[in-house]
Amino acid sequence: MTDVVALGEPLVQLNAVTPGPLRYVVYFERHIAGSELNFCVAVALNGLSCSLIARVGDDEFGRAVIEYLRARGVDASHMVVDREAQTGIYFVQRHYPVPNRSVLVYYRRGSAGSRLSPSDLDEQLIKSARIVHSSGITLAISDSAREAVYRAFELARARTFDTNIRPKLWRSPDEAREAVLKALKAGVEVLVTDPDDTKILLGVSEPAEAYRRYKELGVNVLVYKEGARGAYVFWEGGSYFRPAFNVRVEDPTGAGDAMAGTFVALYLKGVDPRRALDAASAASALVVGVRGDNESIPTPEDAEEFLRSI
Ligand code: KDG
Repeated sequence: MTDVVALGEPLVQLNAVTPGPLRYVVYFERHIAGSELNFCVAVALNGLSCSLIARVGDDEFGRAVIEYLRARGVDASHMVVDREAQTGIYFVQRHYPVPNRSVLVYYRRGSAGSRLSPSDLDEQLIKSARIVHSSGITLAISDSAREAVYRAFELARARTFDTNIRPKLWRSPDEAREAVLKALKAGVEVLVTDPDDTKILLGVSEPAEAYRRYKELGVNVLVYKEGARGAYVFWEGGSYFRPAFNVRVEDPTGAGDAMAGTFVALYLKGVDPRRALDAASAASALVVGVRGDNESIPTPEDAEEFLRSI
């Protein structure tokens, strides 16, 4: 039995070593990323078992992804190597045009990862996991990947979901809304989202109102990320706000996944939601300080040390 199964697209990230418009960037640093892969790394670092179900190409980047998963303690035995398509990549443009933010430039259309389909699912594995996780990115990348998430959610004992609406991957906000709300219908133990996505999904963004509305849709616990301001957690009978830590920003990409994976792992371990959000916020703060989405996600001990030092 595995604690967590995640479905998504691993990507190779080419991160600009220097800030500014990509047209002038000469050096790129290679990282392994993708929202659900980042989530899995956080879960594994927090001591739970995690399997990623995904496709990569039969190419060097696909091999790099599989080796990386193994090295980070994520079960890669359900990964599918697709001979018909390549591993997707994306570039990260940093601090331009908005300081402290990054722009993601995808080269992933028709990628192996986007060919994920319900036939890739190991139904026994999914049924036996404590939770099944995915995100709005996987819903967006293709019809077959979306169907895979819906099928996995149907089979799952419990689900966690990160709305992660990437406007570049959708034809319209309406399309995103319809697909995400359909995924939530299965009932979600922990939903991770933010005001921008919530505006698209529910037409509101005030945190308590958002929780009330999500709860009506079957969400139990809500992690509501407000970026540089901080994050809320709402649960039956309580709520807590954790102001963000004041850290230097190198690249915020992946910070949300670090928060989601750390929070969900600690929540599954029975940690109080307030303390889980503190550790998850520490994980986010450490990730924004470096290039690469998941190398700086802390172990629980390192998160504790970070929190003690603040
Ligand atoms: O959350 C970080 C992800 O956005 C990044 O790793 C790339 O998965 C990715 C995506 O589809 O945007």
